Amino acid sequence: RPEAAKKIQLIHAPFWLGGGRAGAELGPESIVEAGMKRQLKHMGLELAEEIVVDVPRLAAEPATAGTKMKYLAEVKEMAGLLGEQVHRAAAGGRFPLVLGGDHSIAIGTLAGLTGHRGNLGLIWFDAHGDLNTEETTPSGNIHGMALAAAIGRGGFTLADIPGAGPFIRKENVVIIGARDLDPGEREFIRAEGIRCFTMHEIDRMGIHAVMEQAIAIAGDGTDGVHVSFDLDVLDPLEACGVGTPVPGGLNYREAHYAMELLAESGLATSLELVEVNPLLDPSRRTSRLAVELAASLLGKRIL
Ligand code: 5AB
Ligand code: MN
Ligand code: MN
Ligand code: MN
Repeated sequence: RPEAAKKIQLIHAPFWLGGGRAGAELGPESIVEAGMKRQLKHMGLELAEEIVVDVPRLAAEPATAGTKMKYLAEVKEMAGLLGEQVHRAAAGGRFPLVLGGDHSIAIGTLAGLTGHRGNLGLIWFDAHGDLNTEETTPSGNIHGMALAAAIGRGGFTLADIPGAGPFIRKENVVIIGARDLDPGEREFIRAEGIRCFTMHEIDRMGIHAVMEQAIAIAGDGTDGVHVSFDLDVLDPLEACGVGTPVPGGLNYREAHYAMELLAESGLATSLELVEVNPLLDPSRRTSRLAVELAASLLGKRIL
């Protein structure tokens, strides 16, 4: 098995404006309080000095001038600032571990990563598709458009973020755990042949076979693989502290097993954990789960 002797760069992205629901900005702190640094050190991993990105936090009304996309200016600013830090970490040979924040932060993470790697694969764990555009969004919330932006679909994309590299090729994108897709997303996934392992496929094939295929697709000819992990992929019974919970998600072991297979593959070059909202989970169980899942992806073994 490949050794996980990498230096980890923790990056906080305390941003909620892309999800339109306050509390997601408390995610990074909550995940660290749940023991992220302790856990990684315990595993013998080296930690670079933690970075907190100074993202816009204002709760002003979303600017509505000429766009349905809420807080577009703030999302762009966040993505530029976050991308810079992620790029620097990756270029310095460190493993970026980005803590969100709502899922719009992926636009910043991916701006930074694509600035460094020309051909990145992407595994997107999510109950949702996050493939909406300004035209198809039912909410105006940009966290539901983050994957679309990454692959260059719609009017607002990675190309709008300074420092971003090429779009992620859709041939190297995999969605895992989807169970709540909007009509426009469904149509797009079918028309473009995006590989989307819904909960139905996971029920039928099992998480093992799904992950083997996912690893093959994301790793095919790419020079790195980013894992974007929306905690709402888990069943709300496991993780209730997310902005948009949907019943019928991954159970505890399925999620861990997926991370363990990624660790064995040695393929993942970065990870982000998003949509943790501690205001919705006084028990902080969701934050602890985020810590444990990161540990599994970074090589924690049972035996
Ligand atoms: B998340 C919805 N599809 O676009 C939309 O949590 C929900 O990052 C998006 O996956 C959920 O507003 C975004 C209805
Ligand atoms: Mn998402
Ligand atoms: Mn989601
Ligand atoms: Mn959400």
